[in-house]
Amino acid sequence: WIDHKKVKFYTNAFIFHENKVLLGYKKRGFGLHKYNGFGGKVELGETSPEAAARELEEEAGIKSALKHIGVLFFLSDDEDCAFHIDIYRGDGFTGVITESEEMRPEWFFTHADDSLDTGAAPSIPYEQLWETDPYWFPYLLSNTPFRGRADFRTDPDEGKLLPCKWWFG
Ligand code: 6OG
Repeated sequence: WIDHKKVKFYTNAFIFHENKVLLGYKKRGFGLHKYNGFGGKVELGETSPEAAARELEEEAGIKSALKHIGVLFFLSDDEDCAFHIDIYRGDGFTGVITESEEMRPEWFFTHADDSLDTGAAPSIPYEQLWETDPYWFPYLLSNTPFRGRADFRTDPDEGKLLPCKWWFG
């Protein structure tokens, strides 16, 4: 059991408002240039919901009544840790959405049709999310609890992290 990977705990929060979801464009660190929810590491002495609220305020400047809606478990061949990510959903928010050093917040329509009709916001940029996000986003969008696992490996040619096996449901 000494070979077993330690588990690192993270949070990720998605805010919904009027048929739109708020995503952040990652300006630095892990997941650079990808869109994602707001979140980060659960610090020592902190619970997961506390970390989720703190990270949302640090990265987007807002507060929301967050509901725990999903759990993701990731393994990667080149990481000596496994990742457990608690996914939260917030419907509505208080405060002023503020760009941080880490994230640039942007609204996206949850249904592509709304984007075509009004052009007021783009639809979710699935090609700029983590490769496994499209498998569990339908649950997040329909407010259905979910969990899942993915095993990643580093692509030898591109040096990119790619999922090789996954399950979500
Ligand atoms: P910092 O270390 O930058 O937080 N995260 C993932 N999010 C998605 N959607 N898919 C993944 O698949 C992810 N792996 C990690 C957890 C990193 C943030 O990135 C999330 C945290 O919210 C591989 O503070």
